Amino acid sequence: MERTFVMVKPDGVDKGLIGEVISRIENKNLKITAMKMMKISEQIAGEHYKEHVGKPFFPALMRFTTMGPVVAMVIEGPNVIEVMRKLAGATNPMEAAPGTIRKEYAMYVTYNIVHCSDCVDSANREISIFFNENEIVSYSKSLEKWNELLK
Ligand code: IDP
Ligand code: MG
Repeated sequence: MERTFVMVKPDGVDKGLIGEVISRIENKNLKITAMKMMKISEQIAGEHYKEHVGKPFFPALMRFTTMGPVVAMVIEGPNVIEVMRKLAGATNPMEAAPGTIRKEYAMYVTYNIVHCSDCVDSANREISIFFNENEIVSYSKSLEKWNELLK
């Protein structure tokens, strides 16, 4: 099953939106297979966002990502990478579609509540930064059996 890495960023935790983000994931019947709250070190933040090194917003992104706790998660489901990106909305909240997390809860491009991996390679890379494989729980949900019936 496809996996993605999702993180409630420090602004989401500060605004009390951990539950809101998790609710949206649960409402879509996606499967949470790992979750932890942590304060990210400079080193982990730099590793996570290494594709953005050298961009003008990188120093601010580093300060933001390390300024308070985050909630890191592994989410599984069919096409989950695209599904989570759609739930989050466009990077810039001003351009995010109505009903998305970023449209409803964010004001600024830097402080946009949630991170979701953008492709399979990023998902695998990001998951391995935050989780050991033995922290990812394997279990089944009823929907998976129902999906089998559609095949
Ligand atoms: P994504 O989070 O939608 O995948 P990326 O382009 O990968 O967006 O950027 C990573 C994060 O860097 C964004 O979520 C946002 O917090 C921040 N960011 C991206 N572009 C800008 C910008 O132009 N100014 C300030 N911050 C930005
Ligand atoms: Mg990205």
